[in-house]
Amino acid sequence: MKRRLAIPLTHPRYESLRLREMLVEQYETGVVATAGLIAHGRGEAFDYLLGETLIPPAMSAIKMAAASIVIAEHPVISVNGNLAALAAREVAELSRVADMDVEVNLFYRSQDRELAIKQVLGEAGVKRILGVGNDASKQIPELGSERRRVDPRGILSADLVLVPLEDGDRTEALRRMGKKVIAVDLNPLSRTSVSASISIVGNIVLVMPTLIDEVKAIEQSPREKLNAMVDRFDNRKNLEECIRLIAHRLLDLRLQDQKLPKYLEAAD
Ligand code: PTJ
Repeated sequence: MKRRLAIPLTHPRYESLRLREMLVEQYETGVVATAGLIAHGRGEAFDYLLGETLIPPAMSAIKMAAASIVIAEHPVISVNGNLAALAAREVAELSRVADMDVEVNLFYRSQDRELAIKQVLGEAGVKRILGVGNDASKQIPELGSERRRVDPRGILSADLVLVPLEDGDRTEALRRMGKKVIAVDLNPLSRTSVSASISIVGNIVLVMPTLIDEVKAIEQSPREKLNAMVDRFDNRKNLEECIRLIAHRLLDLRLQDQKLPKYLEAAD
């Protein structure tokens, strides 16, 4: 694919600009929805407040998520446009190492977008892609949005669904159906974060590789140990820790702690 903008490696915000470019490129191929660009901007703002790193409560949530995935009977990764644009290879790897089904599920559903996302996932190495076209033949009850359309072999029959960058309605609907929901959302205050079983407050590009490593590290652990660990987890408490951490960071940050460019130092 043609690069739109050559970002110099030395740019202080290189990584952030690289992610933006990935989204814009995949917006142009139809993978990312227009609102996906807005969602990314909102995510960036929260990421800034979190220090653009995986904070300790996010690490705890990732460990719980990995344990839950390993003990689940039928775990499924729900893929939307932003996830496909930012982490298609990691979706392929996680589905392989954790034996998870992969289903396309879109808020702004169109056949063109489904096919574009299917192509990106296929090129990244996902062998079986559920939820495309007529395969999404069933509905999640009490859900009005296009996300209600699901594949009976995937999300409908799953006991656990991983939902990165989700909207709150479906998380609540999946919980009502008795499923375990793992959300990845940079906003600890979102309805998705609050209603998920486990909310990982972090950037999907940092979360996915760490989650894969964690699954690999614990896959041989005794199931009773993993069950006990998961049972002890309190999602609300974990989210409160994230919010406290953001608040402390804001109070501790001083402008004088920010490194000034040389020419401004000289001017002071
Ligand atoms: O591809 P579609 O049609 O399914 O649409 C996908 C979007 C993301 C547009 C749709 O699900 C949507 O509108 O989501 P929301 O309600 O905007 O919520 C997205 C959430 O993801 C927000 O809380 C953002 O803070 C968060 N977010 C954005 N970028 C990231 C993120 N969380 C983790 N990692 C990111 N990189």
